[in-house]
Amino acid sequence: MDQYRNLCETILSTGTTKEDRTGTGTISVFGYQMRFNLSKGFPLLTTKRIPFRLVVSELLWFLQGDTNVRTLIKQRNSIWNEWAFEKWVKSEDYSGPDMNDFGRRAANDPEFALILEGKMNEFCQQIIDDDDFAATYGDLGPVYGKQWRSWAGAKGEIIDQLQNVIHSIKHNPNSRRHIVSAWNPSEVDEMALPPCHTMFQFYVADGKLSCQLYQRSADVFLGVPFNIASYALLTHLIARECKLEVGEFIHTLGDAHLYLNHMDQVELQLSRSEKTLPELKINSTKSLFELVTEDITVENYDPHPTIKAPIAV
Ligand code: UFP
Repeated sequence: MDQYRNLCETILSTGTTKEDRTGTGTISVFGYQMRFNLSKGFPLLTTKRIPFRLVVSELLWFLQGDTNVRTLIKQRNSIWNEWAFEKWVKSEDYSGPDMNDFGRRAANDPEFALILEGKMNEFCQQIIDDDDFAATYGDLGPVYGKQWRSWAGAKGEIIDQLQNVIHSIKHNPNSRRHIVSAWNPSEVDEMALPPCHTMFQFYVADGKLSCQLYQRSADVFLGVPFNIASYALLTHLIARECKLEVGEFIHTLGDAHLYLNHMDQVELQLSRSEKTLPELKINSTKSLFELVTEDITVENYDPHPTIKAPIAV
């Protein structure tokens, strides 16, 4: 994974320091591309541990068109919890300690972080136990699953971009229109976080499927390793569905940034040596939409330990 190391080094040596929405400050470059040959191992970082199980459960959740955190919470995947929690604590149904700006406050106030943890656990339990509560507060609105599988067209029609792209890869592989877009300008205002992975395109040549992602905004320390793994897995899953081999995953970044409070972690990570990439195993003959998290694993993954870092909210 020299590609990832080169990205970090390029930002550190040529990037511009600037302010950002979160108030943390970043060093960034604009426009950067990495290429991963998927036949040479699965691109899961080895210089720190990446929780692959979370990558799998989130991707299957997108692929199934699901936008409710209940499915993820049941699988002990908490990566989308804050967005649903925010909707609840801002609603009239919530009574309890003031949760205004909870992410930033928890980062600076350990006492508040404990109160937040208690409320978050309560929230997750109620999402699991209470169908009505889950329907109201678990649903994240028009996020990836909705745009990929049921984009609302201007004439009231529902567009399944993913099925359409699978159909076009199978029946018209040379097409230059194998595109799925998550960026829906008419719904961006309703989203807590406008899509970071904005659109992707497939390409078929020599019996191999390649995928290119355009990511508008990239937290290179925390987000990007996860995003690489997710889209590499997507490429494998779509190739399997279309009976093709895997080609390359091409990751194109818009604003590629390192947060200023991640510098020590980046330095530690860059001091570590790369290890052999793991292999992806799909232990099932099920079709794409029937796969469950346990069907997909990586073998021979022996990374350096996790490196914790604060997330900018
Ligand atoms: N971010 C990623 N990858 C993701 C994701 C978020 O890097 O998959 F969901 C980061 C990028 C940025 C922040 O640091 O989250 C989003 O902020 P903004 O909307 O201001 O770009």
